[in-house]
Amino acid sequence: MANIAKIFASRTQSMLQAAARQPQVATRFSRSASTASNWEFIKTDITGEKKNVAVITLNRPKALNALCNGLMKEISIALKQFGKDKNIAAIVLTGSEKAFAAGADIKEMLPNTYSQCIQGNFLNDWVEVARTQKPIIAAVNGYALGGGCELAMMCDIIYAGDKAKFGQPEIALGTIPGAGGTQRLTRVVGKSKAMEMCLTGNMISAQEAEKLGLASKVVPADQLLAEAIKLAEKIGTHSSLIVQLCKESVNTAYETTLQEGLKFERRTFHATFSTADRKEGMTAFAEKRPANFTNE
Ligand code: CO8
Repeated sequence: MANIAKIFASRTQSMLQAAARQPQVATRFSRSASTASNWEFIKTDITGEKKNVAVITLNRPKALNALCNGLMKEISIALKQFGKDKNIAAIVLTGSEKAFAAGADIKEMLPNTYSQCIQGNFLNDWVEVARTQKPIIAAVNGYALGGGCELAMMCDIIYAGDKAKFGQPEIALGTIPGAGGTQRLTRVVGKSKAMEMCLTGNMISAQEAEKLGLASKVVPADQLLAEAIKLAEKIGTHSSLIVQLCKESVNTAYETTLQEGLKFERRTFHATFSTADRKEGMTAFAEKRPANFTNE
């Protein structure tokens, strides 16, 4: 009982701290500390057998989850909250059956000027997704277009429902991708395919996304969330400390040369020998028993 009270107090405190840093949504967020359901543009849930998987669901169904500023701000706050929560092993980000997200909110962006974009640091709330230290799985059903495709690519793993569609249609709006569509997509699918997608705006199917390595698995749409949660739970059976180091090492492959990346990986591998969980993992193997990780 004392433990439950401690967990609740720590969650409430971290949520309030996050809210204090985000004055524009502070009132709404403070309320969610008690009900966890007062977000305006998203829903959050904690699930899995061990209650160690956080699910963030984009919740603007009428606008096909178009990524307005308020929505991105809420995602950013939720990620910070779950990032600090020691009980959460992995996060699933998902949308509706019709749309993961149909892109940045075109109607909201329409009146923006160049100077407003620069001076208002437009897109700043988007960086939190790629900055999150815990694994994030994008569970994509329906449209993942423009900023929606970019949002999925900021996550660590993409699972796609069999009717999902990915695309970068910004070119048809007289603009270009602004949150990774010309960069992350190119690194994943190669120049020719990325050029084709960005210059035509054509969508690709879930099956093609899997073939190209953009999605790691395609599942029937109605099983998508369950499969993504299952994946998050599997990750959650490992040491969260080592998972974090491993995620950082894979991400380094995208941000540096092969030699630098190999050096980083080797040193990180060496560093695991200073952890209790490395010792426990190898001892458990030798003793033919399951490992009991302490995340230290
Ligand atoms: N922004 C705002 N509203 C949208 C968006 C959007 N991206 N997408 C759909 N909606 C709205 C529609 O306007 C419509 O609203 P209403 O009912 O009030 O008219 C509602 O959602 C339903 O949409 P449709 O009637 O069009 O539904 P359909 O099933 O006929 O079509 C499509 C679905 C094909 C997904 C279609 O809605 C569409 O083409 N949407 C726009 C896709 C697009 O161009 N996305 C790229 C946007 S630009 C971008 O993402 C830049 C990213 C840069 C980085 C991030 C910056 C913040």
